[in-house]
Amino acid sequence: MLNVSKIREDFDILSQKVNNKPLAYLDNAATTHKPKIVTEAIKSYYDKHNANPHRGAHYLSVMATEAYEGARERVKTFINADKALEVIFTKNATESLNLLAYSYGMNFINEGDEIVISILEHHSNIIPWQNVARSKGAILKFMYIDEDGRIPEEEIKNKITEKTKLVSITHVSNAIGTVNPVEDIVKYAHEKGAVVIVDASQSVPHMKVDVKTLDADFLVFSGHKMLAPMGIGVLYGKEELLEKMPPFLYGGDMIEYVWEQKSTFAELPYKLEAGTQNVEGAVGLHAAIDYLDNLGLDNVKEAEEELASYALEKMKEIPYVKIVGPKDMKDRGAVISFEIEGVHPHDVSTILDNYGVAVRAGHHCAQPLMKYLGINSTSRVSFYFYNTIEEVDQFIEGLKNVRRWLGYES
Ligand code: 7TS
Repeated sequence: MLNVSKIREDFDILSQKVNNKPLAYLDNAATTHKPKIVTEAIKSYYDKHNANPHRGAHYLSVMATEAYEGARERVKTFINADKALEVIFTKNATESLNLLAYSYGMNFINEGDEIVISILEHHSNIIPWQNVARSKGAILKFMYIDEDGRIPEEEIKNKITEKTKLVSITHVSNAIGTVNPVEDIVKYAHEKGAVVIVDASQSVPHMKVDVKTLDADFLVFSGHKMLAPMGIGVLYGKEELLEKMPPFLYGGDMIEYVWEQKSTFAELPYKLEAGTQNVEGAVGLHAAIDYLDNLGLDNVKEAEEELASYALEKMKEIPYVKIVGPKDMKDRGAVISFEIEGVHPHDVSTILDNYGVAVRAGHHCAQPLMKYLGINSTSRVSFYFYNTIEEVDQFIEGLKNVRRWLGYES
């Protein structure tokens, strides 16, 4: 059991008031807050060790290199990768997916090949593949969901075939909370000879993710959704695949030797990290992982499940609230999308803001999913371990008043 009131002392931002009400920050799928250990690690890095890593033999440059490479080692153990060189630092999950599309997709997907994704994907796991499919004459196929927001097994088997060269699938949907059976999908896709990318943006922050258990070929996530600063992300890849991928960006730090007309490139991971890197972000991510590991990812998951199931139960009691996505907690993460009959989601979030409650409204960067569901947008609450049952009550209280604000009797 986590001691949430103690934990909240690590997050100054959570104790403020918004519109004269205690802030209930329930937009954690968008980004999370940063504990003091993270901001202090970044300050300490700048106060003591800032320099351009990998470039000089002087003391500070060596310290900056150690900080950066130490973070890579930390990510490696966190996700249980074989080697630190399988961890590539990027700006965010979006950049990791674009790197894969440009470097892997553009070089190893050919005319007539099939790329399979799901209708649950975030735009950053759709558009790069549209681009690859268009450029290479490949076919982009979608796995669709059932009424309960889950991808049925037969859909997986129908869409992933011998023609499939690449599957890119989200672990947990940021839009409706579905947890996909990624282990089964990876296994099935491998049987058909396809390479699999897992978008773990909404899973790595919330549950133990082990790349060996998953057996994913690539896995991507963003630091800012797991207590770290914005501007640092991860691309994990199996060494043999990263090895054969050409650089995505060219410039400093990623070369072995440069002649006037040609160049050779550095070894992994540097080949895929051109230019001066985000050391402060890596340092922050290192501290964030320490913090999460110290709490225990199983405890984090348990705390969030408790919040989400309590919220789901309370929401189901309100007649004009419609839950979008899996009804059962066992199929969902700590993200709940919903509609309020007769009220636009943007009004829902503006009204809830008056109650100090921060929720997201919109298409959640999943427009094809919204279209498939026959809606334009939803409201969404998303929890993290630092949220409390009282905050859920505050949200439910606000929810019960939303329609009154717009003149409904209840
Ligand atoms: N994949 C998933 C599943 C996501 O939820 C997001 C961001 C991304 C990729 C892209 O992450 P980025 O850090 O590169 O932007 N999702 C959200 C969200 O749900 N609300 O704001 C950002």
